[in-house]
Formats: sequence, structure tokens, C-alpha cells
Amino acid sequence: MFLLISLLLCALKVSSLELTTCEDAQKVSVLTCGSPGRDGRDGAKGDKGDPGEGLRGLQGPPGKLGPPGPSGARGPKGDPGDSFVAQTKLDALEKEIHKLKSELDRVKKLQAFSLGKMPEKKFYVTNGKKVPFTKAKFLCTELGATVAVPKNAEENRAIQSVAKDATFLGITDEEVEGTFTYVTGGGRLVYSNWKENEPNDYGSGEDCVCMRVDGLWNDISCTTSLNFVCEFPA
Ligand SMILES: [Ca+2]
Ligand SMILES: [Ca+2]
Repeated sequence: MFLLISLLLCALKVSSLELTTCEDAQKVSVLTCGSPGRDGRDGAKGDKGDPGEGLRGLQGPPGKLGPPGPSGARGPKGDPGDSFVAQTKLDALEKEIHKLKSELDRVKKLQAFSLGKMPEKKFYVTNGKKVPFTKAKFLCTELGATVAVPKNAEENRAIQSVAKDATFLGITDEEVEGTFTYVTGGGRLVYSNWKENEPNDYGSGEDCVCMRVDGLWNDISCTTSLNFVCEFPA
């Protein structure tokens, strides 16, 4: 039945066309009403589309290290380094020290000459001030000297002649009572000139030594203020 209706409709279509021959009509009938034809050929390639809007993938790992580039041009000469500056300052200081040593030697010779001191002898200086023994030690040390310590009769006389009054000597028995030693660490005395009945460690104790104006020694309190004589090495 369906086939019959199709043929009828086809015949109507064919009759509506202006056909010259029956063969043409048959061809048209075949073209119009037959089974579908094959698919046509692919068309021309279209234009490239816009980038998509989807998520981008993760970034890949870094590539391999490239080959080293060529050496750069040599830069301008820099400032002198710290070591060069330090060496220059050191050289200047050494020259200054040498100059000061020469000046000091000249002053020492002048002082020795003014004191009538022989080159191989110690020399003694006092400022005539009266101070406790601790202060006397400090002031002599500041000058690069020590409180005078006579180690023979000649030195005792030299100190006596310089001293204006009773004066401290660099001798005490502060470490061991009754055993007098040199404050410069020279050990037990090699010479002494005690007055009769001295040392007596009188009163609350006497651990320092003064030379009297007559050159004799007496032990005395270290807190007493006396003159002092500084001794400079030969
Ligand atoms: Ca004593
Ligand atoms: Ca005494």
C-alpha cells in the first residue's frame, strides 16, 4: 500500500513537469523518487578557529641549562682594597713610632745630662708631693718607672740626695709580716739600711718603708702620705 501511494505521488510530480519524452520523465522519476544518492565530497578547509576557553595545563619542568655565554669586556679599575689602606696606615705608624723613639732617646740623654747621671746608672726623680703608698706606686708606674729601691749604699745615697723629705721606698712586708720584699717582685732584700730598733711594725701595723732624711730606714703605715722617688732603669 505504501509503495502504491509513493508511486502515485511520484506520477503526479512527474506530470506537473514539462517533459519532452517519456524517457526524460523516467529519468526524472528515477532522480526524484529513487533511493538517496551517495554523500558528497568534503568541502574546502575552513579558517582556523579562535582559542578555546578551557583551563590551561600545568607548567612543565624547566629545560636543560644552556651553554655558557662569551666573557664580558673588562671593567674599569676599582678603588684600592682595605688591606692596601691598612698597610699604608701601618707604614705611617711605624715611621711615627721610629720618630718618637728617636725623640725619647734624645730627651733621656738630656735628662741624664741635667741630673749628672752616668749612662750605666739608674736615675731617680721626685715631684715633691706627699701621697699614700698606693698612689705613689700608681704615679711611678704611669711614668714607666717603679718606686725607688736602693740595692746598695751608693743607690741609697743617690735616692737620699734626690728626696726632699722622708720618702717611700718600693719595699713592703704586706705579703708576709716581717719579711720585706721588693714591690717589683725581686724577692727578699739584698741590701737594707734600717734605723736601730726598726722595723718594729708599730701600732696597728707598719708594712711600708720610708727613707728618713738621714738615709736610714723605718717601717711605716702604707696609708701615711709621704714623698716618693721614682726609679728609672739604666
Ligand atoms: Ca709590718
Ligand atoms: Ca716603724
